[in-house]
Formats: sequence, C-alpha cells, structure tokens
Amino acid sequence: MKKLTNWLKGPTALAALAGVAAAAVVLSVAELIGAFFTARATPIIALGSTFIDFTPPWLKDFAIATFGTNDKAALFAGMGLTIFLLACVLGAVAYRKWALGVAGVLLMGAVIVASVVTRASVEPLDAIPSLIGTAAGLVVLRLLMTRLWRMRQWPGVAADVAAKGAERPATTRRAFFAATGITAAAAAIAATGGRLLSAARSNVAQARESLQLPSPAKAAPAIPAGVQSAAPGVTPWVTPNNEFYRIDTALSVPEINAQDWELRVHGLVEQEVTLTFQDLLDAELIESHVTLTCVSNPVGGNLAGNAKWLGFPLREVLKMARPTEGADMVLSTSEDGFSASTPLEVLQDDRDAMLAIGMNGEPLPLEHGYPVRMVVPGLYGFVSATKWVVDLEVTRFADSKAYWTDRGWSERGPIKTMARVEVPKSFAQVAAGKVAIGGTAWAQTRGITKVEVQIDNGPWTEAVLSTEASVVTWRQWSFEWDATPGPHYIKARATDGTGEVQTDKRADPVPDGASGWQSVMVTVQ
Ligand SMILES: Nc1nc2c(c(=O)[nH]1)N[C@H]1C(S)=C(S)[C@@H](COP(=O)(O)O)O[C@H]1N2
Ligand SMILES: [Mo]
Repeated sequence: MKKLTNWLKGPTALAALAGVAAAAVVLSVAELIGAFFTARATPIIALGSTFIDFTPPWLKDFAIATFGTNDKAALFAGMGLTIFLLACVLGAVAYRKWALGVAGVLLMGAVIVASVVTRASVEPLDAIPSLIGTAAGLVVLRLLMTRLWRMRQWPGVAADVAAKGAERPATTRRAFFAATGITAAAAAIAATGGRLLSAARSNVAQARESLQLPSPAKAAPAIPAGVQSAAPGVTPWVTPNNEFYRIDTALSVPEINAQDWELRVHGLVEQEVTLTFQDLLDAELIESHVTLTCVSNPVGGNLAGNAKWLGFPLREVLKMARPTEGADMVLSTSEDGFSASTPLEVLQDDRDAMLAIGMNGEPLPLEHGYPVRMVVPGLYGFVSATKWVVDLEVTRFADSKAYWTDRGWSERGPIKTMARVEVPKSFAQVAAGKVAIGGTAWAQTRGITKVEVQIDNGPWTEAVLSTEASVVTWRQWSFEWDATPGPHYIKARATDGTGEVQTDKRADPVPDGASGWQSVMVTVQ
C-alpha cells in the first residue's frame, strides 16, 4: 500500500498522467478540426471502424450476445481504456527517453492516419485533423515533460533525466498539476466544441425532417384486424421506428444529403443506370409491411422488427439495367463501405424487394439508412438490407464477396423459421391458474401456419395464431396455460407455409443464423 502511494507520488505516475493529457489533446483537437471534415475521419471513429472491420464472426457474435445493440458503446469503452493505458505507458517512457516518447506519438499518429485514409468515401485530405491533433499532442507532451524534468526532488531518478531540467529553474508539483489541469480543460472544451460544431454544420437531420414523402402508387394493404397476440405484453405488431433494432458497422451514422444521393447500377448489365433521389420521388412507389431479421439474432432474441416500408421495386431498377447472361448476384454497397450479396432472382421475383425511402410513414431515420436503403423480404439483413446504399453491382457469387462473407459468414442468408416466447419472461414468477403465453413467429416468404407449445415434457399443443397479414411479416400467437405450482419449462416451435416444422437442432448465429427451440423457465407460485 505504502509502495503504491509512493509510486503514485513519484515521477512515473505523473509522467503517465502527462501521457494521458497529451492523448486527450490529440483526440480532442482532431475532433474539433474534424468538424470541418467527414465524421469518419476523426481518430476515435476511424480507429473503432477499423477495429470493427477486423472483427471475426465469433467476436461480432459475442459482442451482440453480450452487449446487444449496445455493442458500439462497449467498443468505445474498450477503446477508451486501451488508449488510456497506452497513453500512460507513453508518458512514462517519454519521461525517461524523450526520443522514444516522440517515436511513440508518431507511431500512434501513423496508426490513426492509416486507419482514417483506408475508410470508405474518405479522401487523403481527411487525414488533416489527425495530423494536426498528433502535432498538438506532441507539443503538449513536451511542455508537460519539461515541467516534470524540472522537478528535481526525486531520489533514484537517473541523473541524465534529472539533468534535462537542470539548466532551468526548479519547479513544483503544483505547477505541473496546474499545467496538466489546463491541458485537460482545454481538451474537454475542444472536444465539446467539435461536437457542437459538427452538429451545427450538419443539416441532414433538418432536411430529413422537412422532407415530404410522396404517396405510393400502390398502397400497403390495410393491416387486418387481429394481428396482435391475445397475450398481453407481446411486442407491438408494427415496431415503432425508435424501438426498431439497429445493427450496422457504422460508428458515425453516414450523413448523406438527399439531393446529392445517387445510386449507380452497373456490372453485368446492358445499360448502366444512375438514379437520383428525385427519380425515386417521381417514380411509382409501393408500400408494404416487411419484417427484417438479423442473422446475429440468438434463439429468442429481439433483433427483428416489422415496419411499413415505402419504396421503389428493385425489380424495376433491374429491368432498366437489363442484367446479362450469367449474372446471379447483386452486390449492394453503402456509402460507408458495407456490402451485401443478394441473389439476383430474389430482387426480380414478386416478393417486392425495394429501394426504401420511407419507414412507418416517415423518411428513413438516419440510423436506418437515410436517404435510401434496401429492404428484401425473406433474407437476413447482412445479405440484403444495405442502408445508405449507393451502388449496385450486378455480378456473380463466384466473382465477388460481400462484407460479412469475407469475415466468415455465409454468402447467402434465407431467414430460418423461428418461434419466440415473449410472455411470460424467462425466470418470471407467475401465479398458478390461467397464464397467458404469447409471442411472435416468423418465416418470411413462407409464412407461419402453426405454432405449438410444449410444457415441460408434455405433448406439443397448438397455440392460437393471430391473423396473418402476409407471408413476409411476422405472425403472433397466444396460448392459454393452466399453470400448476412449481418450476416449469415452456417451449415453442413454428411450422412454416411449406409444412416444415422448425428444427430443434441448435445452431449458433455464425455462419447463417441461429436455430433451435427456445425454452423459457418460469416458476409458478
Ligand atoms: N450500410 C450498412 N447497411 C447494413 C448493415 C451495415 O452494417 N451497414 N448491416 C445490415 C444488417 S446485419 C442488418 S440485420 C440490417 C439491420 O437494419 P436496421 O439497423 O435498420 O434494423 O441492416 C443491414 N444493412
Ligand atoms: Mo444483421
């Protein structure tokens, strides 16, 4: 304990503190100057995105299983801690060997710049905020070190280190803390200023607010009565936009001006096509409810949502471009470099895959792909639902690989049949007697024709199905259970429109989606 207190009072701890202050300066100055560049070019966002790009499937799966849709916050926390520790080491090293400290800062700068310039839609000039930030950090580190060197009162500090400050008047611990405090305050102000400035400079959110969506040429069929499960507490049949799950690799949400948006359709086509946002507004739009599902959704998980989408059929886009013989895939790419491989025929058949511009009667929220995303019934999002989509390349599975395929996930992703038990919740305590069990099931494009419930090892009994709106939306169900005291297990399984019963074979999300029957343990009093 005494050792620790002595160490904390000693030069190494103070030097580590100086290192942290310098790192804060690098990041905050880059953030401030970055307000005039793309958000993707600031160090934290760029480093985090680079890290995500190197994420293997097991790690993505683990992050989502552990942190759910807070995976990004977890990433930032982990990165913050890593940077903090590295900065401590850097400061301690710089105190003893300044040249090594300089090398360390330059190395960090190089790593940051490398990760900035390799981002999609980033230009070399976007490295400027990081370069200036690194230079500022170096200056600050030098200033703080000079103050430390001039504090000569420590025994055991190498003579050459002590000598560095020798020709200048000695200084005090208080002066050092004052300098560090001012640095930290300046960094905080710069970071906050950068944040506010970027927010003020971005008018995409405002433009979205004032955008008037056209009415569809073909309106969505009215939602039939009785789609909602009879069991209280089951998810709303239409997922409100602010409750819709969000999964993507974008640490800073791309901000695309609708007026600047263009979609290029090229590759194995007879006619290259470029569409503008105005082209979409002027086109004959369709509207339909479609349930999206993430491949990373664990059995019983909530990475699925149902919304009313307004958009232009991709079938029509492909008709204009006329794919040539041999093409079997469309590689869609987003403005921030994500890509998905979708079978060509899926985009051409009558399931109404679309370029969506509206979600539940509003323009797409920024996080859900504003101004334009893909919505493809029946396929997991990672192979179909490209948000901020800007490029469609008609190609062949044999010739191109999509973002997650390169990282160990499947190249195709039809959605697996799944029944989810939502009430009662896992580990709930319920009173004996009539208990409402309920949930949601999905098998997009095949539809749900039956849901069965099993209590403990009893017989499989049919649940009451809510009304089916369409085969591309989820279907809810309920089941009245006469609960007897004691611990019980509730299982559910669905049958799809082809008559196939949901498999009980457990599979992890990697590589093409989880399977198995959900089992919910409840205690009846
Ligand atoms: N640009 C971009 N689009 C993307 C992704 C992404 O990482 N980047 N993730 C996909 C995945 S894995 C899913 S499940 C859906 C999720 O869409 P949502 O966030 O609107 O629910 O978006 C898809 N589209
Ligand atoms: Mo996903």
